[in-house]
Amino acid sequence: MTTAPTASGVKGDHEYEYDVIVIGGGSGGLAAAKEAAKHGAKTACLDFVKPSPAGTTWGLGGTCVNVGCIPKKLMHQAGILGEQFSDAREYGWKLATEGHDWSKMVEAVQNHIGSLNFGYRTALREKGVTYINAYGKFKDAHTIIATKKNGQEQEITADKIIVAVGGRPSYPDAPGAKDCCITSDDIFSLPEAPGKTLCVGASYISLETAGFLTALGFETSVAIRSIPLRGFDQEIAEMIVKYMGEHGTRFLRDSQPTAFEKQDDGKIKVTFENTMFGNTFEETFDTVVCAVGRDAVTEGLDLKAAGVEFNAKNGKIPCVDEQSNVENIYAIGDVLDTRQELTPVAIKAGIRLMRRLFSDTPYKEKMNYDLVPTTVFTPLEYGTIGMSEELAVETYGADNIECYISYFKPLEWSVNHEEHNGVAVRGDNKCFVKLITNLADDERVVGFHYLGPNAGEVTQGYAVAMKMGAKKSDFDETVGIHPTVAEEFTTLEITKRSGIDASKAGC
Ligand code: FAD
Ligand code: NA7
Repeated sequence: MTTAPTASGVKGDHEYEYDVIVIGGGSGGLAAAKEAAKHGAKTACLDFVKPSPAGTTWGLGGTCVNVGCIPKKLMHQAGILGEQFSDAREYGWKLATEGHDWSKMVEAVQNHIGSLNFGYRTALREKGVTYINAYGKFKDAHTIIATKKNGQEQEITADKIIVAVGGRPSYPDAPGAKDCCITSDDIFSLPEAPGKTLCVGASYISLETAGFLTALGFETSVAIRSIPLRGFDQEIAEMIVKYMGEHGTRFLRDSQPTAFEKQDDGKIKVTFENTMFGNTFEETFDTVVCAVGRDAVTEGLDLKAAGVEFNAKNGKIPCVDEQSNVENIYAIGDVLDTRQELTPVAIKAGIRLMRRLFSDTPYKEKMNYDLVPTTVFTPLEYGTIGMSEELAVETYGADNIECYISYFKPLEWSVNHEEHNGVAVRGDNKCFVKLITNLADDERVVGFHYLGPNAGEVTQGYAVAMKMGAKKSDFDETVGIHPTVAEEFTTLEITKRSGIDASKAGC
């Protein structure tokens, strides 16, 4: 049995070693563990990373820090810098470009991640959280068996247990997939440049990866078996695909890989089936990245031993206000059923839950999963809050919504007239905004969509207005900041229904 150094010892009146054990040291788990300790709860946090099938492993911090948001955004930045060289030349800078050095970028990104891993360990120690680098598994509703890398087992007990184990990438159910392909778990630390790459899947992880690989100069294809960015506004999803296509990414539409085979030269032969016509075709790639979804990693947790119900299809835990069907067991983050898989969602849910459980002053705020803003970091970024047009039509009916739209070109792009392969690097009217309003509710805005540079920054600001229930008239009342891309939302007049050309000309 371990004895934990904590700020204020056992908080609750119970017989267990800890007030709370958090299983999983990712975005949600770390935030929850630190918050619990802040309120005086005796807290342990377990984290253990099983290597990916390709053998990649990493440090404390979970998906976002090691193999998700952070390396993704940094590599996205490396990609968009490439296009900014083109801008810079037109602005008068004399630049000699020697191309891109993959290994140098990976080293820089991994060094940053290493410093974050170190920071998380230090933060846990400073907050008085006992960090156990071990794999957790339920023995019963209050007992966790923690298995270390060397196989050594330890039983620990707690009054409350938080499951924050997140998810891991799934592989297509096709021969050779696990032997031949890598996933987002591997791409950000790949020591050698990926070369000619296939990204399998059409959701944001696949498109983002294809976006930065193309921008870094790799011949990149994306296999889409049905639609791009399922669940997102399809008008914008198709605009993203078009833009990426014009900027060098090849899209294999209606194409599903059915087999992967390693060749003698190390390349991977992929067999595809056309999902419309059933014909097959083959092509060889240096690297195949699968981004075909993620599975919650609850399989090894033995949830049954604790009586915790889970969704048999995806391993996720259904909860009410993060509480599972077992009173003392909670879940936060990606492992939570039917909730957004996003870092800030995991963090906020974890912090609020711990305040509700352990704060000495009454705290009742629950996590609100409505109107969560998000951004897809494709080369042309896409920020969104609320409903897609498809969902708004389904919810209110086509006659009961209004879509205000505008196509535009950011001012900063306007001096660059360079073309690559006959396509303007900075094309006219490639950026787009759309506000969807509910006519029956005084034109309350139910869907916010922005396609253009700095989408995360623009969308984050407007998320407050959306949370406050902004109406179209509130956007109209707001004075823009000129010249910016964000001001586009304050001058929207053309409705999609009107059929008037919503392309911008001039300032
Ligand atoms: P995780 O961060 O996955 O942490 C879970 C931890 O628990 C892991 O360290 C895991 O190894 C450990 N663990 C699992 N089982 C056990 C066990 N039995 N015992 C001990 N430890 C265990 N979100 C955004 O908001 N913005 C983005 O731009 C973004 N980009 C992304 C890009 C990619 C490529 C990916 C894959 C994800 C991205 N996400 C993004 C999603 C984001 O990373 C997740 O929503 C977030 O990390 C979820 O946090 P979590 O705490 O639920 O789980
Ligand atoms: P998603 O969002 O679950 O999307 C999976 C994509 O992969 C989607 O386009 C699927 O097409 C496609 N898919 C699924 N299975 C296959 C197979 N077998 N072959 C080809 N294509 C397939 O996954 P992501 O990995 O992008 O992201 C998961 C979450 O992690 C995300 O919400 C982030 O927040 C973090 P479909 O639409 O089903 O036809």
